[in-house]
Amino acid sequence: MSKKVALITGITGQDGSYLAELLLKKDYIVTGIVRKTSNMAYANISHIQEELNLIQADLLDPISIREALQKSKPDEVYNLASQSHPAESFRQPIHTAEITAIGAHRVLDATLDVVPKSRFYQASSSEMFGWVREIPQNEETPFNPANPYAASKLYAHAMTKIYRESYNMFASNGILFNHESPRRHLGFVTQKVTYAAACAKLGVKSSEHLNEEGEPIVKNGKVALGNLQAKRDWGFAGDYVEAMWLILQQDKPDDFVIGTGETHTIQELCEESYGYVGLNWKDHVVVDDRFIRPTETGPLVANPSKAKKVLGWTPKTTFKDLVHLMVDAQIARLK
Ligand code: NDP
Ligand code: GDR
Repeated sequence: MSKKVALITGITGQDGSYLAELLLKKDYIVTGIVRKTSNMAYANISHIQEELNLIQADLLDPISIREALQKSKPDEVYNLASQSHPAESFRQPIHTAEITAIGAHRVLDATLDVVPKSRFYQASSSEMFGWVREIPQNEETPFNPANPYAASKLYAHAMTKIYRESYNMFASNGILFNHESPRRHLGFVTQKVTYAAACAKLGVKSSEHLNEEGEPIVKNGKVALGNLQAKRDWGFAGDYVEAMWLILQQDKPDDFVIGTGETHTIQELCEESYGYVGLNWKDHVVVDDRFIRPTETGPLVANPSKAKKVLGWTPKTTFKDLVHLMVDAQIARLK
């Protein structure tokens, strides 16, 4: 039998890199779309780059997307590319919509046109639940987006469903709750906090890496955060890409909520991170209004029972294990 071909948009991101590893292990030919950057350094995939086919394309450019599909002729398309920072989407709402909403639509439409038999996965998000209408959230929970990123994801989610119903496309949405790893950008709160805890452990008072405001993440031995009472359902990205693959192996296309079913505050994340290195978070964390969003999402907590029943998927990594592995990775990097 010939090998299956997958096309991943967003292959240089956190999820793209874990998914590429998984698909290579499953003996797929893995093609990824990469944006033209000035130095062409793709840190998350450098360890597997020689095994991948990389094609330059951009979700803002429909011609490049079509060419990538024509060149690779994928059996499965995973649309992971996005402006993925909800906080940033308040500052750049139109840019976010161009990539995260219309960009996803461009990939979906080109897939139908160029490879209509291909299976399509859309990276939908728990952010779509927004100002939540029920707790926990499952596939039937009404969406109520609370920021421009979430609204853009909801558009892409709806279009995926519309193409599935209207054109008989195998198009599925994975509604994934927050999933993290040492490959995450430092602008997300789990990386920011575990990095800061690692700095505190090693006595770094002013960090090399910068925060969302362009200042050292750790300044005078402290990290500045926003809303400490926000609640998130955090899992490990390595576990979640397995769910993406399973979603495209089903007999029929469908939408699935993927999460742990547990929720924690940002304060609990701080307690666990600093506690793990023997420190008290209260000595190292300050609240800074600049990191508080105009509106907050949540409380987010998944009801992943459909994924368990239909996909046979459950998360393997606990919240504690996740925090510990991220702190360990940051300590190793800093050393
Ligand atoms: P990342 O931010 O790590 O990766 C985003 C990827 O999209 C990068 O490879 C980036 O490329 C690429 N990208 C951005 N803009 C464009 C563009 N115009 N054209 C082509 N590629 C582009 O995100 P994650 O890996 O964490 O998330 C993957 C997907 O899942 C995203 O769509 C995200 O919104 C969604 N999601 C993520 C969740 C999470 O908790 N991680 C939860 C739910 C949904 P470059 O390297 O060039 O910047
Ligand atoms: P989120 O992730 O917005 O959930 O989006 P992020 O880690 O940025 O925020 C999580 C929660 O932490 C609170 N918070 C802070 N966040 C950041 N970034 N920086 C801070 O200093 C800080 N202090 C408190 C936030 O207010 C928020 O409540 C992620 C992305 O991966 C999306 O692409 C994905 O769709 C969703 O998760 C599910």
